[in-house]
Amino acid sequence: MGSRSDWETMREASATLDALSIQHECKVVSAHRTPERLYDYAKAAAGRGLKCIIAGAGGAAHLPGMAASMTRLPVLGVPVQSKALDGMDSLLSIVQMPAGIPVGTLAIGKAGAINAALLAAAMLANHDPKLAARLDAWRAAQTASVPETPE
Ligand code: RP5
Repeated sequence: MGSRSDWETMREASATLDALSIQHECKVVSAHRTPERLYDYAKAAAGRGLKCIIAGAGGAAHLPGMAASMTRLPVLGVPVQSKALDGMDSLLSIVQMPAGIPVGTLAIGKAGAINAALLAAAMLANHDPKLAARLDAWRAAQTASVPETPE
């Protein structure tokens, strides 16, 4: 994530990964304030064995796109809800990548953070039958938790 202030949103991605027993790390890497940290992180990511990067950022949210430009790993972008423009700035700056460097962009805020984790899980599950079973179970539990009536 681009700032510690993004953690309130991005912890939802982490909690979802935890619920699926997916090993992960959570780092603050700012495209603007720590560009060298971003360069080092993105350049080393594939070689370290990471499989996917979930990048959450707000405002002029360059982190997902810049990370994607420096790694072949799939990058999932989460637009963090900003104070000034409610996250529309984050969404548009993450989703509007020029052709050639994709960022899979999720919804603004908590829903996007949770879905980024679930999308990462779905990609990893293609090559991991045990994870596929956990993801199926997670989805079945969600379905079972939806009541048929509102009261
Ligand atoms: C972005 O600027 C971060 O991703 C964060 O959403 C936003 C504001 O950062 P802070 O000023 O709260 O550190 O780079």
